Amino acid sequence: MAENEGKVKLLGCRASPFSRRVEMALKLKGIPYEYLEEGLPNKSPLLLELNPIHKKVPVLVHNDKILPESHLILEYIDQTWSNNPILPQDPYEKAMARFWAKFIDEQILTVGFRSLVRAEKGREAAIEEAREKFAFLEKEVTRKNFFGGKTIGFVDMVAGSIIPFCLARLWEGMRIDVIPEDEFPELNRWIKNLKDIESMRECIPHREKQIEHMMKVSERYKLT
Ligand SMILES: N[C@@H](CCC(=O)N[C@@H](CS)C(=O)NCC(=O)O)C(=O)O
Repeated sequence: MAENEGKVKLLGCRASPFSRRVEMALKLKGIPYEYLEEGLPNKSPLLLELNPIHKKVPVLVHNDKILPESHLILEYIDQTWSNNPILPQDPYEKAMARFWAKFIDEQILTVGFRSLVRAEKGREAAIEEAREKFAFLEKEVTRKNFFGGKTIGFVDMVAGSIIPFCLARLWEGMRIDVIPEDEFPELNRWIKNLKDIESMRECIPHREKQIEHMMKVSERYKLT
């Protein structure tokens, strides 16, 4: 059997940005897959069996191969199905795509979520901190359709799943605009470009449900 043949299954959670980005990659490449929804925080025996170390979604199953961790899954998908490339070919650009993806997961997600929900130093200081981080992304996407250039790529999937389709819903629930159009015109333009792509639109979680979910998570988070 060729590398890119056979069955693909995805264990995910609708509200999880990490699962959303894997669906983005599968849809962009036109790979048929079976989707299994995990009802977090209750974990199925299958998830515990497939990802015993982290016990998290997403997990991709391709024939007999089991793969956790969204960045690794995106790379695996890209290398296994060569149409519509996700990562750049150039070694420097590829390394930098990984750099930005790591920055988004490690820093944007934390300032956009934790610092605003907990706001230990106050709401204004938290918003300021988040905007300082967003300024790096604003610069990076300037004069480009996407972080990946003319077409959508690795960083767009990582950033897209986190910013407009996850954090922005939390901020909507909190009634704050962390990336106002006048201060971040390029990021706002990028969000519009992203929503224009059908395979991306198909991955956007239901707005009201996502806002409700993010507000519930933030309430729980305040207590931990
Ligand atoms: N680094 C992981 C993060 C995955 C992750 O945090 N998944 C969350 C859902 S958004 C999860 O499964 N949480 C369950 C838990 O933490 O117990 C990735 O990129 O795939």
